[in-house]
Amino acid sequence: MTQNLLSSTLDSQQNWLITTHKGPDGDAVGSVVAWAAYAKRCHKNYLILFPDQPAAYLCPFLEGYNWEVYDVNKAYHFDLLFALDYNAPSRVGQDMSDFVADYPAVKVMMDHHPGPEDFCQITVSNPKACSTTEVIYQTLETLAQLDQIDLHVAKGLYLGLLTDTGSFRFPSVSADTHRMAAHLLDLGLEHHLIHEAVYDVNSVTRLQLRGYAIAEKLQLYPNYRIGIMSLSKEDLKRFDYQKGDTEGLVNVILSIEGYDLGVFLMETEDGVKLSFRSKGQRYVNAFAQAHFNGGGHQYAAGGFLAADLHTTLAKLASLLAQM
Ligand SMILES: [Mn+2]
Repeated sequence: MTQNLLSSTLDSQQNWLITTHKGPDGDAVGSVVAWAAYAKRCHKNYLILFPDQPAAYLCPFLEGYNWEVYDVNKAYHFDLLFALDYNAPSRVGQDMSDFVADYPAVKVMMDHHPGPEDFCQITVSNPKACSTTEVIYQTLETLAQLDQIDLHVAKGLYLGLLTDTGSFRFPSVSADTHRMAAHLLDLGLEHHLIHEAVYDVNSVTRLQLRGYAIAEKLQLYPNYRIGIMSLSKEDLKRFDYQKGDTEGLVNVILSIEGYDLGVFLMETEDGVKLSFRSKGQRYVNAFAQAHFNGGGHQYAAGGFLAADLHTTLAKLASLLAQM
């Protein structure tokens, strides 16, 4: 049913607006790139619209595509809006959420976050998928479009696969994930170049910031098997913080023997952003939702508190037993 509706919608609508969540990560950028490349294959007009500027290391993947950052004063005329790698209008951030919620076009969600909100006419949601690019691949398979995957589509698909699986190590990785990766490699994809573009692009200040966070700003609570790392606005300034510099840093906590829950806090102008990661029998999404206005997956969630770092750390410390 959904696939017939999706198939006829894609066929009949010519102008595609492709959106993803705020603070786009590898899966977000991989998804929009894969879908834009597919749009090109289908001779559609398209625009990739981001709520905010992607991190510098992800921008090379966007070369050759039409993309811009949302401008509240601009009009966007499209027949279809794609919501990729997010499940609620709020995930595109305050400035753009009404735009997405009220956009007068058919909306299509493709996503893997649990509990999608009902704001799209067509919702393709698979919380078991390891990445949104895996959902896109499954969708193309359902639509009998796998033969439309060229190297450009493949590059986007692999980027999301690689980054959202922690390089193929998270429990969400399935045999199907590897079969998908194998298909992309069969097409001639040079996967090592994508690994290098994602992981071998450190600046010296980024490495110093990460080293400083581990050496000076990590608090360990062995009885709870929890580690909490935090960076203040001053810390970020000292090491010339650039977007993306702290990505994945929270996973360092999980790599410590005997620890299975990590929290990373970063102070911003408006408050504190929190990233939660866990493994094994511990889940973080309900906790992030209940106490820090957030949510996400069982093993990876985010949150935000409109408070200073000191207050946020105190609140976290008081909740250790509930995590
Ligand atoms: Mn994702």
